[in-house]
Amino acid sequence: MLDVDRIRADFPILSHIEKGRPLIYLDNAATSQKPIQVIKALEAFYTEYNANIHRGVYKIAERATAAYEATREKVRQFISASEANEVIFTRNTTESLNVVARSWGEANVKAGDKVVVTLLEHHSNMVPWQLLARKRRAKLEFVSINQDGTLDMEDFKEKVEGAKVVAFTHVSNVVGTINPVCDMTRMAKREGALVVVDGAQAAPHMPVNVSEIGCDFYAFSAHKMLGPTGVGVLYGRRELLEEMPPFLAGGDMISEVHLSGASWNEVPWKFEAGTSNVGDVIAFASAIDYLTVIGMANVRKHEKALTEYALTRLTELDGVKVYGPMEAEKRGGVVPFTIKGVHPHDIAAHLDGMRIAVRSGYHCAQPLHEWLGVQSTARASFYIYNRQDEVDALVEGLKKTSKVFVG
Ligand code: 7TS
Repeated sequence: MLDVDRIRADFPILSHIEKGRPLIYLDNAATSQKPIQVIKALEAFYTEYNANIHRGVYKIAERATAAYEATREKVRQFISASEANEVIFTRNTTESLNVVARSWGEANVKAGDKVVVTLLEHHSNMVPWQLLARKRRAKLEFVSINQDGTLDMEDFKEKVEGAKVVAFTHVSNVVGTINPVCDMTRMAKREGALVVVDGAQAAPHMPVNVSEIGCDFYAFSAHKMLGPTGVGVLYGRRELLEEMPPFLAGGDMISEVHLSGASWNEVPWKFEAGTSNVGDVIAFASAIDYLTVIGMANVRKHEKALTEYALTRLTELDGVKVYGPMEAEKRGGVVPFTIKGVHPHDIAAHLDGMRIAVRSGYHCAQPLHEWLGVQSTARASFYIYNRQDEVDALVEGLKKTSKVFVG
């Protein structure tokens, strides 16, 4: 079990008191809080060795370059990729997925090809494919879901038949469903499809092994896993990255430029045009170290226990409806809910008065909310520093919300 009190001591924001109350942060699916180790790594970069990378020959530039590239190796280990060169730094998951849809997609998808996504997707793994399909006159198909929010695997099997690209989330940011990504990849690969996995809600919360999954691309964001904002990861299989055209063009991504044309730098730098987010990438290494010391299997265990507790407590409340699979085994630490007769924005605003932060809205997954038959939901999502008593505070808060808005 995690030593949660010890972990909490590393997160300054959790002991910051406002209106006489500490923060109860339950919006970790949107972004996580940062431990002092990450904040200090950022401070050290800017106070000791801020310099641009891959160009200076002086000491601090060499130190910055080495630290930046060391993060790449840390990411490789964290997701068990075979080579550090298969790790590309982007701004976020959204950009990573756009790189694939634009760069690989536009070079390979032709009129009439089939692109498959699922109804569980965040807009980031849906809209880039819509744009690609429109541009290439390809067909876009959506895999449906079962009543409990799990993916309809029969439908998946049918839809992937003859597909050119199959893109799906590892864990849903709304209903929390954990998809059987290994099986799904195997099925899609059998059809010769490109497999793209959105790991934004998985990489921060459970062990992820891209070699075991066997996917072609895997995308996630540093800011959801204790790291700074502005850093995303795109893992891609080496041979695909080699043959793909670059996404952005400019400095650092070229090998030679002449007036007649240019040739590209090697992978992964071919995909990192311009000055990178150096300080944030370097500080991301401290976030990976922090999670590695805890152990991702322990992170998952902790969140699973909290989720189980939250599901039990929330479903006991009058008028509260919880969405997604009811077994914690099948879901990540994301719990969306509604209260009959109360708008989710009112729930979130009322809880905010008690310094409890939850998100409300459609969580960048409008088609999924249409499928659920609601315009929006309120959502609590957990991480390593959350405790059972914070779930209790949420439950007590919701009782007050109901009293105020329903009577
Ligand atoms: N994919 C999934 C599954 C996500 O949950 C998110 C962000 C993204 C992609 C996009 O990540 P970004 O770092 O590029 O923004 N999800 C959420 C959320 O659920 N609430 O706020 C952001």
